[in-house]
Amino acid sequence: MKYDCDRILQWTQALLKYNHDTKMDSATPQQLHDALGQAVMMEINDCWTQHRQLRAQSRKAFYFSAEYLMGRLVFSNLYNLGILPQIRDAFAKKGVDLSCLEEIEDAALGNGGLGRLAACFLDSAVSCDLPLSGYGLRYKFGLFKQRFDDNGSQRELADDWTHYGDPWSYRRDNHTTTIEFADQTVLAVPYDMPIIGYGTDNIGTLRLWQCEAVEELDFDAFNAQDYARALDAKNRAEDITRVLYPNDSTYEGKRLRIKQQYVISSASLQDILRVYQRDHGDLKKFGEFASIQLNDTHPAMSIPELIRLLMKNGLSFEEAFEVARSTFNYTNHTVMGEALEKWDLNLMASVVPEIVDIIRKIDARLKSEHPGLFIIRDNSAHMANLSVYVSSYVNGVAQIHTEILKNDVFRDWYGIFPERFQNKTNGVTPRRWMGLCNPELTEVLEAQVGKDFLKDLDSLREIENKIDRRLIDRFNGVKYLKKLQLAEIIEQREGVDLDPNFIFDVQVKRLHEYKRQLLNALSIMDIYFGLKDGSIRDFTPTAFIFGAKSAPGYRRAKAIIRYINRIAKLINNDPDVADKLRVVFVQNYNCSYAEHIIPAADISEQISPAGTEASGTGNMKLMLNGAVTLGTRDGANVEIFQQAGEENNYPFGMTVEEINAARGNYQSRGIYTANPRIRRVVNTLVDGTVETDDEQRELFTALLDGASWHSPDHYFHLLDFASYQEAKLRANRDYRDRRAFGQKCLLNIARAGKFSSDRTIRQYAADIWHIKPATLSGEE
Ligand code: 26Q
Repeated sequence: MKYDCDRILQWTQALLKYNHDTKMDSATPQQLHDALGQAVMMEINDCWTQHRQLRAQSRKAFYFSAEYLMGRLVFSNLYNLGILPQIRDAFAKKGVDLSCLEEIEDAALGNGGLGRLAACFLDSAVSCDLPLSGYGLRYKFGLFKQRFDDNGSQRELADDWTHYGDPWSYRRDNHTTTIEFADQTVLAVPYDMPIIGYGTDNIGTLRLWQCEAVEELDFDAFNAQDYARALDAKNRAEDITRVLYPNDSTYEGKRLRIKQQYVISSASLQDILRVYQRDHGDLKKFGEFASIQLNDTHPAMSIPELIRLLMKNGLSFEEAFEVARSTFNYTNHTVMGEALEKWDLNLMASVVPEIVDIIRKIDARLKSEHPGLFIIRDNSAHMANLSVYVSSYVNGVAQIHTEILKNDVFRDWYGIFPERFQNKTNGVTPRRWMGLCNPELTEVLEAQVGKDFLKDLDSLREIENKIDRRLIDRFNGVKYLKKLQLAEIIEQREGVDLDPNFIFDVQVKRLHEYKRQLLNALSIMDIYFGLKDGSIRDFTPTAFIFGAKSAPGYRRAKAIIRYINRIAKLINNDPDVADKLRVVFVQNYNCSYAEHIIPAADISEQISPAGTEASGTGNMKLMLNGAVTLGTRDGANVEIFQQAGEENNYPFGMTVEEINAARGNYQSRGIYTANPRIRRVVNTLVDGTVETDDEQRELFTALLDGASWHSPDHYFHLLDFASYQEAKLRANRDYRDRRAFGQKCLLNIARAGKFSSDRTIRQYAADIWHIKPATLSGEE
């Protein structure tokens, strides 16, 4: 190995001494992490520099994203370097258990799926030797930490993830850029994180911008003893990247959010153009050198900003427009109207006036070419339309999602620009979501298909004809072990004891009405009542595990969390069902918690109404770890069922066509009235079975009567209930034949190859970015 673990250990010890005045066996986990991280950064520095220079030669792609949900970095970096076991041993010899670093905070600079996808993509691109760099924002506070109070309500705490330092970033003051707003000028200072490839010596870069003041201190104010005003400009600058917006489903028209979006756009483009002008020069050919992927519309101000920068350098509007169109591509991640960004032009003009001028020019150009289309309407800029118009390619994130984009969301656009639309079904990195989080299963699979399956996930197909009793028993053994490990963690963190002999039925994802955690909760109440009154018999004991954060201002989502915590309390304290049912809502579900929960899952709950979840990626992680999917025909579930077979999973519910046909004449109250079991569980929201409150009563009303802005039961909980419960109880019965169930799990694993983000990223590289792998040795 070209990395020297002894040297890393020596540097770690030296750094502990110089920076923290301590030694291995007396250092805190934070001190150890800081020293080890810095030592590894020193060790990889030359290699990182060489690969940066290598990338300078070729056509490159850039991923622009407001979010990167990196998770905890120390284990994945050591893992990808191939030195995790060696460092673990070296630490053990010094009396330190490396797992003490489980205390280290995640880098949670993202909300959920979209941010985690960006992180998986960087891992895959670098591991596939593709020249892709990431650009984003370095929020001082990442996604809030979640606690539940005695009431079962979500409480948010600040996520001060750099409190004890951030050894995995390198501050590059020399590449600081200046950002001008109508009312302030700030600096954007880059922090570079190495993205370490797996099974290659390639190291890529994620560059995150942090806002700082041009002048840290106003001396005139200071001398006048006005200390608050002396620090005013500093605080106002740092405010811009102070905190990640915790909303993942409805955009908020906030001034500060515009500033964030402009910073990522302007700083990143200035940075790329600086290098381009040094190495190449002719700005009209910029699109031949660079391809920029917009991760949703959050960085879409890059489009007018690039045009502005090019025009400042002498290009005409038309020339600049053509360069922008050849440079940008846009990925859409949602079909829900309330999530599509529309910026009020007056608000935008008060922050970035020149950007508004250019958007008006683009809109005028569009309307003269295609009078039926628009970017500006009702004095708002529709960022998705802007992104379709000024892009080479537009893509959805699963087959069914792309079809909805073409036929529905962007119907008019697809009619005029059909050749722009592509599908790129999401994927996940098998390194973090198998190799790192499930070493026990990795070992079992390696014994079957060889060492390299984490770089070629399709090779898992080979286990299909090797599935026999021995392999199934081995798989079941690993699953039991992962459940045991999770049960220990949940006991310790949540105070709920789980029996690893129970089925572990898992729903982990952001809390949103469309994801229908409430449907799962209602079905659990139906099982609870059914067990008590004897109408459900021969039920395989099941632990229902939830993990989810709600946007802090999302009242209904918070009410759903409270309701689930309350039914958990009821059920877990009822001796009648103690040997059959457990419910736990884990606190602060994040990347690191996911790495414990996903390998332990037997059943993966993916239950959004068809046509609402763009793709989902948790569904893929769970499949890869051998859970069967209890899911609707929505998002990537469709492709999971296609790959693994419906007979090895539990598809249920209305199809997207059936849902669309039901829309308009759907009367949830009819189902409620006709079905006593549904009535019984829906009533528990308000009838005192568990404590109730105004927001829970609002959920009840929303299910039956709707609200001014939504039809009754807008997400069709009651329409899908019977089908869901049938499939859920069928899975529950099937589990009793442990070998037959284990076979289904193994077939899911065998056919999960498609969902490697290596496949996804290679498709982006070939069909959108037109880039090729590059290595120092020149060979592939
Ligand atoms: C926008 C404006 C202002 C403030 C916040 C936002 C904002 C932030 C995050 C809007 C949306 C998001 C995140 C969306 C998201 O995570 N979408 C998910 O993307 C995944 C990756 O493609 C899909 O698998 C999921 O289906 C999709 O819900």
